[in-house]
Amino acid sequence: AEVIPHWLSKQAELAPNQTAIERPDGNTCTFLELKNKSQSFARKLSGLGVQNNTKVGILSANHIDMVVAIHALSYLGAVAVLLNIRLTEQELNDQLNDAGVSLVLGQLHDRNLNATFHKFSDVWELPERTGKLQSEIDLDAVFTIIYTSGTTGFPKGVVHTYGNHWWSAVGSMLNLGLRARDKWLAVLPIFHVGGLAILIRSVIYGMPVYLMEHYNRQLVHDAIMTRGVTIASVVTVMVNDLLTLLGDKRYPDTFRCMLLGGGPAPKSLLEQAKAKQVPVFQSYGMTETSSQIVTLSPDDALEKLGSSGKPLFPAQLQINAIGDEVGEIFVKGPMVTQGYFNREQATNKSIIDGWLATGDLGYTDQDGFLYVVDRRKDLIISGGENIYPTEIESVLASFDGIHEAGVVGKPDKKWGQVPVAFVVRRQASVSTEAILDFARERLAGYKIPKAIIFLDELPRNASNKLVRSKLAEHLNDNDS
Ligand code: S0N
Ligand code: AMP
Ligand code: MG
Ligand code: MG
Ligand code: MG
Repeated sequence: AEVIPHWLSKQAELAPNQTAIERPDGNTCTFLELKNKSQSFARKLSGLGVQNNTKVGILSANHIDMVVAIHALSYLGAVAVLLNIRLTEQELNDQLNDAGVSLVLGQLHDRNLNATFHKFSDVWELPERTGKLQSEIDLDAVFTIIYTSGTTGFPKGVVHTYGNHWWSAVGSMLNLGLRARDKWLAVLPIFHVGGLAILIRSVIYGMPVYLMEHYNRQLVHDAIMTRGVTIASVVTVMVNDLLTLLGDKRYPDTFRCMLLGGGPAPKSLLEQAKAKQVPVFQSYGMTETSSQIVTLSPDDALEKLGSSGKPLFPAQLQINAIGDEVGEIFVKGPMVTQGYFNREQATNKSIIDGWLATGDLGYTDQDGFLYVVDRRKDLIISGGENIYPTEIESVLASFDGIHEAGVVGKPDKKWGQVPVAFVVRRQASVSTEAILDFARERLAGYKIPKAIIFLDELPRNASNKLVRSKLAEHLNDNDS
C-alpha cells in the first residue's frame, strides 16, 4: 500500500504559521494549532474507545470542532461517517444502523439516536490518553463514509479512502492551479463531499479555509467582497442569491473561481454570471467521485457555457453511445469510490473495471466537453440536496390511509426542483394535513412534498411499474 506522511502533520511542519481556518468572527487557527488541537482531541477520543477502524458518526454544522474531530479521527485511523443534519431521527438511525455506528459526535441535538452521543464540548473535558497516533496515511485505508442513494433509491454509504480524497484534491489543483493568496470559502455543508473536499484540499495545499457555520447569503457576499476569499464552492441556489446581492457591482479581481456543482444550472443563470464577470466554473461530480470529476477550466469557461468541462487530469470519461449522441455517463479515476459500504451487489452493478456507471445522461462535443442533459433516473435535486422519489413514495405508502403514491420533481424558481406527490387514498377522509404530519416525522424537511395531488389510480405500464413521466405530464396539465 502507498503511504504518505499524515497530511495535517506534514502541513504543520511545512507551514506551521500559515492560517488553516479563518472564521467570520475574525478567529483564526494555524496549521500547527489545528494539528495540535486535532491530536489532543484524538487522545481524548481514544478514552471513549475510538481506535483503528472504529466508525464514528459526525452530526454537525460547519463548526471548527467538526473540522478538528474529522482530523482527530484520521489520527486514530478511525472512519468518519458524516451525517446530514437535516435528516429526521428515523433517517439518521437507518444510516447509523447500516454503518454499524455506535458513537456519534456533534453539536447540540434533540434527536433520539440509536448510538451514544457526545457533544464536542464534552469531549474537550475528557482527559488525554497517551498512545500512539498515526504519523502516516495509508492511501488505501478508509477515511470517510457518506450516504447517498445512487441510482437505485435507498441510501447507501459511499466509502472514500484517503487515496480517493488525495487524488480528488490533486485533480482539482491541476485544473484550477494554486496561488499563494488562495483562500477557499467553505459554506457548503462538510457532511456532503463538496464541503469536505475543501478541508482536504486545505491541508494538502497549505491553503486557508474561510469557514462558515451556516449559509447566510449576506455573509457569503461580504466574505467574497471584503475578506480575501479567492475561491468559493457553491450550489445553484447560492449563485442565484449572490448575483442578486451583487447587483451592478463587481467582485474583487482576486476572486478567481466560483466552483459550481451539485446539480444542473440554468443557462440563463450562467449568462447572467458571465455578464457580471463572475467567474463561475461549472463542474460535474457526485459523492461517489469524492467531489468534482469533470470541470470547466478557466480558459474555457466563457466559450463553453452550459458545459461541465473536461475530466480532471487523473480522470477519464466515456459516454455509452454512438458518436456524439446522448448516452449514460461513465467515469473512472483514482478519486472514484471503490464501492458502497456492505453492498457488494450494488457496488458490482455500479462499478465495472473501475468505470462508474453514473446513471446520468450526457454527450461530449467535438472538443471533448461534457454536457449533462439529464440525471440519474427520477432523481430530484432541490437546492443541492438529492431526493429520491422512491424514498418518499415508500413512506407515504406506509401511511394507513394511503393505497399508493408516486412522486415527481416540479420545477421551482428557488430550489431548482421540489417534490410533488400523487396519492391514491383508501378513503376520501384522509386529509393532506394528516399525510404531511406523517411525512414530517419520517422525512427531512426538504423531502416533504410541496403539494399532494389525489388521483383515483396511478399510471402504470404493462408490467405494472409506476410511470413517473406520466405523472409529470399531470403536473403540466395542472399548471396550465
Ligand atoms: C442551499 C442551503 C444552504 C439552504 O439552506 P438554508 O438556507 O440554511 O436553510 P435553513 O435555514 O436551514 O432552512 C430554511 C428552510 O429551507 C428548507 N431547506 C433547506 N435546504 C433546502 C433544500 N436544499 N431544498 C428545499 N428546502 C430546503 C428547510 O427545510 C427549511 O424549511 P422548513 O422550516 O419548512 O423545514 C442548503 O440546502 C445547502 O446547504 N445546500 C447544499 C447542499 C450540498 O452541499 N449539495 C452538494 C452535494 N453534492 C456534492 O457534495 C458533490 C458535488 C461537489 O462535490 C461539489 C458541489 C458544489 C460545489 C463544488 C463541489 C466540488 O466538486 O467540489
Ligand atoms: P450527489 O452525490 O448528491 O452529489 O449527487 C450527484 C448528482 O448530481 C449527479 O449524479 C447528477 O445527477 C447531479 N449533477 C452533478 N453535477 C451536475 C451537473 N453539472 N449537471 C447536471 N447534473 C449534475
Ligand atoms: Mg447525495
Ligand atoms: Mg438559514
Ligand atoms: Mg440525501
